[in-house]
Amino acid sequence: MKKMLMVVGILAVAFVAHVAQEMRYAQAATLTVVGFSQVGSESDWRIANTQSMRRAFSEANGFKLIIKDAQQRQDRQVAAIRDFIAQKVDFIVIAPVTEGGWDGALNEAKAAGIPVIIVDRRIAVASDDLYSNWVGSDFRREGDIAVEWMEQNLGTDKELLIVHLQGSMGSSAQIGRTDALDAGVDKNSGWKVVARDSGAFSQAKGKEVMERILRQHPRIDVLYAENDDMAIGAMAAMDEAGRTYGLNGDTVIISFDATRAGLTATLKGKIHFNMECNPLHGPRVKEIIQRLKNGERPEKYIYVDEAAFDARTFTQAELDAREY
Ligand code: GYE
Repeated sequence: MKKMLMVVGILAVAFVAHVAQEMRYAQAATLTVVGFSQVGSESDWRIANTQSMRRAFSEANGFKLIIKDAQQRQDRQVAAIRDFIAQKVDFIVIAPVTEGGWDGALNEAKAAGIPVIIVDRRIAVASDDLYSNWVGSDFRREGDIAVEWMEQNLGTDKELLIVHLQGSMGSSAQIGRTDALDAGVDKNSGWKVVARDSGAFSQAKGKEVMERILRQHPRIDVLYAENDDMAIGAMAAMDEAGRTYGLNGDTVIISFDATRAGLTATLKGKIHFNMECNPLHGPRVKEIIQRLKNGERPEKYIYVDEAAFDARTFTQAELDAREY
């Protein structure tokens, strides 16, 4: 009798385990599989962006998200796309490193019938049919707003010596923010870019580039940094070199992203003007995918609303209320 009870017990355990396994298989089969090729982890913006995607595409929400980090290299993104195609994912999402070089891989995705959604930066392809949707920021507009702030607050014909730290070259964020400054320099007789180099959107590179620039330029009226991480790196270089900046210093700092670290520097009066670039694309991409699944045709290009922050008016309460 004892023996029989034991056997029944073992059978019952095995049965429960089997059912649980079956349920897992069933769930896996119903999850929508999304392959996401991410640029890297160069900045706080990027980290917030990855987190936003992870949160939106959770298993609890019905998704299986496969993220591949390209470590800033487009060839790795192309390899990731091929891998996603081989795995027969349901959707491919790409945060592209650069604008060019996408036709081949996207044609392959199209041939495999996998819809592609582009997020954050833009791509330049022979035909826009190669991707179904794009969601991100208007980088030129962000730059234009910053330049307008400079015109209003620093003047247009008074001599202004500007140092320009650029983002990753060839990325839409760099191109748009650079074009806006170039247009301001063309228009305003006093503005002169005395040094320009790429800090690749990273704090370490921003610091390194700024150290060299500081040795060559005793006077800098404006630092136009294309993101907060580079601005923070440059501030560290200025601290070490004994140079002053911010509301009570010699150099006015303009920056982009409005990350928590960037806005903390704005609150302290270190960054005069911070133009937001919103990284919370997860829910937006999720909505696009849900609508595509329902056979709808969501708008092809979706721009995100963004705010501007001035150190003279920004408050702790505003910082506390921020989502990221
Ligand atoms: O500004 C920068 C990031 O493409 C908007 O990339 C993005 C930019 C962002 O690494 O911090």
